[in-house]
Amino acid sequence: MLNRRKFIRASAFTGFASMLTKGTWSMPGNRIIKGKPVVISTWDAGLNANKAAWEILGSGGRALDAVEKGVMVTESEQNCCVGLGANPDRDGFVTLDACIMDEFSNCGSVAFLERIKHPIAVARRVMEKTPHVMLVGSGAQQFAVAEGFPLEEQKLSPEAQKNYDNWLKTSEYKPPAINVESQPAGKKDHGPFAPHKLDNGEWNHDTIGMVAMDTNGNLSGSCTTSGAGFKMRGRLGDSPIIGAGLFVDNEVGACTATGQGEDVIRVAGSHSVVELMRQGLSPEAACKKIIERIIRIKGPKAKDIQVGFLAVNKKGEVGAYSIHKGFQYAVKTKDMEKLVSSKSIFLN
Ligand code: SD4
Repeated sequence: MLNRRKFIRASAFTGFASMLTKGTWSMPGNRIIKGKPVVISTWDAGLNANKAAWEILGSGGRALDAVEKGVMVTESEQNCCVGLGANPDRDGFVTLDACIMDEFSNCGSVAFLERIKHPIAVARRVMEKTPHVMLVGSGAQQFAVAEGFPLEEQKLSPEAQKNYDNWLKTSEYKPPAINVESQPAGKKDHGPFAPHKLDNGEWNHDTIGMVAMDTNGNLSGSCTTSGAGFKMRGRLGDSPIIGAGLFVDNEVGACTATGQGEDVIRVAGSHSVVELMRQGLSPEAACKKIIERIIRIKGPKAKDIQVGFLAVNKKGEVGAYSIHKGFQYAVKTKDMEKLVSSKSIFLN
């Protein structure tokens, strides 16, 4: 026979469990906002990606499905920095990073993944079909193939090949010359590193990060990239790292990052933005505070890097902030669809 204390504990648990299984829940006292879906994503590629996400959100679908399908559009397009058409690492290989997170704090991630067209879909499989959060490199590829993802040809897109040939010339990087082992101890030169800016003056990155709220008021996010073009082989940025390139807390909000991944990682960027929203800051104010933190840490070197954060809160309010001018994000709701220029600390 259940005594009174056990009975109270058991019924509290049953109530909590039923909140979980209903798919929409919040801690007691938290208002659930229904009926105001919104999707936001980084850069102008976000416009097309948002359209695909909206096919799901607009018909009452789940934010998780929307953020996966949305960024798959960008993974399929020719883009300098997302998907298999992107610029390669300095050894000539395209390596992809992606992560995804849902309203239950489930998350999945792949990194250093080669020859798979849709890393975000593999990240979702990691989340749903394994007990793990991250798979990397050949193990991630092996998992993807076992899950039925085709292994694509190891070949650069014409555009990436042109960019790579050009980079080899200007950086004077010749693979055999980078012979780290033969150099005297203490004098090891690891060769050229990925430039912050490309020859045409553009920042050397362009991840797509997407966060969305569905009609049930539930939040999810996704992030996918090839990282920085001509990066050192094996280099990972923030994009596949939960808490850095992406973070979702269904009670509070969601955030994604773009830009110089190393500097996003050192402040646990997306997680930090969400924690500031938890303390009551608006999405824009929270993004700004973490951008300011990065600038404080970097000092004068902040002039040379770009980082942008993009966030949504539980009320469906959105906001962004970047170090430099030029970061744009795409927003879509039932009533509007637009590209917005983020505010920034430096104005040129
Ligand atoms: C990275 N954050 O690998 C990514 C690259 C990128 O906009 O954003 N780009 O560091």
